[in-house]
Amino acid sequence: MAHGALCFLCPGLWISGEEIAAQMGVSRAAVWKQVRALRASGYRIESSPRRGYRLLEADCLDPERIRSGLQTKFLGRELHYFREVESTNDVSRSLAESCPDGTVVLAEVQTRGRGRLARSWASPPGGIWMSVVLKPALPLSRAYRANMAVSLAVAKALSRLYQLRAEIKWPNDILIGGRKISGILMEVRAELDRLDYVIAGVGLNVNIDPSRFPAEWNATSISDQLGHDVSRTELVQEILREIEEAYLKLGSEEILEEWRSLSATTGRYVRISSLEGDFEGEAVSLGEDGSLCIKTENGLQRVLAGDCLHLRGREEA
Ligand code: BT5
Repeated sequence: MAHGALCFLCPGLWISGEEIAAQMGVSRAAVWKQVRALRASGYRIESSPRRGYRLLEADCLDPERIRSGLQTKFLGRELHYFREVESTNDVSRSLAESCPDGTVVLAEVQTRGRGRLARSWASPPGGIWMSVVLKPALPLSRAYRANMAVSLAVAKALSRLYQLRAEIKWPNDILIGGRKISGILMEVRAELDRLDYVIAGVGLNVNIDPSRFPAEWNATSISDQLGHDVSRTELVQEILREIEEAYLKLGSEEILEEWRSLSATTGRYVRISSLEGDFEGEAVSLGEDGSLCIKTENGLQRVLAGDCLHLRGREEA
């Protein structure tokens, strides 16, 4: 849903209902209805009978501020910012052919955020919904390296900035205390074995109350973990710095070892559903091709891609 009134709300500044109504060419009642809808989707909007409305998003993602404090050589130097998009991965795909390596697309809200396998990804205000276009000089068969680099970067940014112990659940979720704080969606375009580009979509719950999500998602957020909001601008900068650092050593053993060391999955009993079939067993190791090796009743089984549920004994964790 497009929120017209949002265009007239400026973080921290009051604007009267009359002024918004005049600009939009609608009644004040219609403005009030839109403000209610915006609040329902998670925007924090203060209202006062005398002063009007004010967006309480002290830390609105400001692309200029992000750029000016960016500590990267190229990653995020081309940055496209939107208040609202369907999906940053889709926007990235439309840019990918001609944009430079490391281009970033960032949005306050996604209306059709996507997970893997056509699942949806909730993307209300207060999160980081961002995609990075990467053009690594790698054959398609090694594209999984980009996935490792990005998951690693997000986990490291959370530990470095907030001392949160982030772990990577195979293949690409970031967990804190067993709860999902971030999901990564990698989309690849290649011709034969030549990799054209990878789009790495990062969804990270930052200043969001996870009780707004269904309990079965077992989701958490940074504000939930720390008990206070944090600067998303600073966090975007740190994640981009970490992604660039990992990207520059994409082929190295170091990436692989760090990625393995943050695994929440190895040593756990897991249930896998994949193209290779569905099975249960103990996750024993991570291959250098990003695969997960599981000890099942019928011997060792290796999976390259799939869904993984962590089990405690035979029960779901
Ligand atoms: C993922 O999929 O975890 C990948 C999510 C990637 C989202 C980013 S945001 C920027 C870029 N643009 C996009 O359109 N997508 C990317 P998957 O492993 O399939 O997990 C999806 C499942 O996670 C859903 O079925 C829910 O159970 C749960 N879920 C949905 N939204 C969530 C959220 N905000 N936090 C935690 N869990 C969520």
